[in-house]
Amino acid sequence: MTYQLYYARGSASMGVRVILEEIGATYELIETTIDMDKPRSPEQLALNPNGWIPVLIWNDKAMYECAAITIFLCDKYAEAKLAPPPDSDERGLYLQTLVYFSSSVQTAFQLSYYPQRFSDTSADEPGAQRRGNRRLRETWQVIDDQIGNNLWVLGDQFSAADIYLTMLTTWLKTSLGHPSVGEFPNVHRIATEVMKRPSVQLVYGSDG
Ligand SMILES: N[C@@H](CCC(=O)N[C@@H](CS)C(=O)NCC(=O)O)C(=O)O
Repeated sequence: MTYQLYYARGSASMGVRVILEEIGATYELIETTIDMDKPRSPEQLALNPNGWIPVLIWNDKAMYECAAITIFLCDKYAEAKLAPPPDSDERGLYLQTLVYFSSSVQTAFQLSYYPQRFSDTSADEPGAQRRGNRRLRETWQVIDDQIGNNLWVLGDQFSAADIYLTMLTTWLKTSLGHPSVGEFPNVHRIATEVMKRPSVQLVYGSDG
């Protein structure tokens, strides 16, 4: 079976692509855009009316939401050991962290990158963006404190949460008023290690 992934560089679809690489899946990319001013194809909108990526397609099924896709793939390919098993104690922290990334950290990024979506008038946009940038600092601090001296996000065991975290760090841009990843030493340490993995090099490298 060949997976298909709606994809654009710089987006959350890159994290899903890393997971596909790590599990050794066969996949093809459907190139799209995250530019708000560019149209999405009717096919893409039929699968995700929000117009967001990633969207994963397999057989005659499709799903969106990066955290959900991550959980789905890592459970399906359990032998890749990217997720703690459902009955393990570590499963709680794994799910908590992925959902926090998706619901809190990514929402802070959305406020910063797409303030018009959170503002009633254009005059409100700078305020929404500033709050998003402050929220980024707050949410990354929570994650940095959570990691503490752990080797990886969940403790001793590498997981998809480390890949997800690393993808999120690539969106931090001090030029946009975001905190620098260096402000969060535990996050920085893990992202630096994850960036060395062949799967990540392939996806994030200049040929990716
Ligand atoms: N909650 C969604 C958010 C996905 C999302 O925000 N995707 C961005 C790229 S990282 C996107 O498609 N942006 C284009 C847009 O918002 O129009 C998820 O985690 O999959």
